Amino acid sequence: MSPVSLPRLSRRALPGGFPGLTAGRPAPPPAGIVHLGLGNFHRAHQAVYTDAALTAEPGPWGIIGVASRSAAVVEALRAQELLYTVVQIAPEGYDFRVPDVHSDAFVAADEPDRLLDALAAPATRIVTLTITERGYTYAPSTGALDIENDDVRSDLTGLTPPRTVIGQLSRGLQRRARSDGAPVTVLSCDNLAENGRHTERLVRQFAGALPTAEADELTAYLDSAVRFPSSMVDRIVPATTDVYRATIAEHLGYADAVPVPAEPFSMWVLEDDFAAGRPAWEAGGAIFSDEVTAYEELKLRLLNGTHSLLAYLGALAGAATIPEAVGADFIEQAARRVLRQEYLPSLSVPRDVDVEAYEAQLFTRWRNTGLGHRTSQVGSDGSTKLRQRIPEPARQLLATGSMPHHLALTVAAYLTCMAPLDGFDPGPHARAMQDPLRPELAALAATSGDGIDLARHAIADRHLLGGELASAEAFIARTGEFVDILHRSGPRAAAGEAAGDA
Ligand code: CS2
Repeated sequence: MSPVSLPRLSRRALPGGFPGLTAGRPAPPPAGIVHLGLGNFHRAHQAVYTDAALTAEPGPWGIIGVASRSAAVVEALRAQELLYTVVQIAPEGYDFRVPDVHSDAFVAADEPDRLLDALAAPATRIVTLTITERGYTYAPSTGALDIENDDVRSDLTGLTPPRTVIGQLSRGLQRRARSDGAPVTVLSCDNLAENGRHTERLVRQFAGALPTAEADELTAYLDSAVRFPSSMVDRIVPATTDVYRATIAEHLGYADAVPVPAEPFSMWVLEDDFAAGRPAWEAGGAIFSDEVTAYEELKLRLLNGTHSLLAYLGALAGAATIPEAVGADFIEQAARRVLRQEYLPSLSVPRDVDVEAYEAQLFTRWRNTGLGHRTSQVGSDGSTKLRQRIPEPARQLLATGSMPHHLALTVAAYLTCMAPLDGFDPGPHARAMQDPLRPELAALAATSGDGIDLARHAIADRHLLGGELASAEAFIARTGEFVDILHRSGPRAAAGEAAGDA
């Protein structure tokens, strides 16, 4: 039967006999959470934990899901009673789950005032974010709010509805301060170091750039009533493809336009610092810990940092997916080296983590072929992702007199994918990577005679990796050498050089 003739996903269309298909609440839960960023990650992570929490302990924790610009997911969810299927993909097969936690969904760009009202509503107790690294409109060069950004500037004038998330959040909190002023928690669920502190800093910078009276009013409200806990989030969630729509049609007998594929593994570690209560997320396995920074760094460096190396080196070697990349012996070796020798020394490992088991589990997760996690997906937005992954471990090794060869190789592979020199073709997977900095890097490549020139322009002049590495001459030169080797002799030779086998 073709999916077109199947009933659309709804509470009535759910088949019996699948224990994970929980959608059984008589009515949507009352909303207490406004979530910004209705993408796949939120729907396979926070929504699943919230579903478990609501099953264990009913409460006012329904989620109003807000997409930033795209109406596709919102329209599909509305046509499906706000339901969708999480397709959990293990090497042994599929498992399905239908979280039932959204109480509403809309598009911020279409209804900006509704968003500000939702943020200000007394019923809202938590605002959660999955807006990706680039959604925070911070300048990678300084880590501060990017006041050169046109949208940020326009949001600061207040003449038009806010377009950036930091602008929306700040304006929503301003409206809240002016209405009942009830306490609220802003919870970042993105891959940024100290993501709570980072978000708070950006909102405070926004507040501080407003006219004095407004700045004082918002800052006083932030001081007295708003908390910004940090959290470490982890689940590999690839993009949706028709394969999953067909799989659901075949196994479950309904049509779901917006299913979310995900690996079986999931982890969430949070600071327990909420201004107005929270769901019992521990019922879904979330961990409340006083070591969140250590967990964030562990994950950002060992998983995400190594992931970047797999993506860029893999793409240059012709690998469409992460499992294909890690399946190449020289890429696996480079990944193990960067992880153990260059990322691990910069970490203080959380008390309950056995780092060898963690590494073994990472490689198993990356080898999950069923996921089809694309190198072009992980390689996208490197200009904001690498900023979170590379500088601090690189700086620490350089300070002890060691050269982090594989970190330099990661940056070189990124530059080669984004800004190839002299008509070099980095291949289809590199070309498919999206990055707001691509045009600027391509322009730098056009005026660079060789890899060292390009690395200097990008890292020293453009501060691609922030201020500190901008003057790390030896690191920049090593990155430039790898750019040249990648162009001349390819990824295997570059990995051999990084390992000292050359
Ligand atoms: C990846 C992450 O795309 C990327 O940069 O490293 O999305 C990664 O899959 C998740 O953080 C896993 O939790």
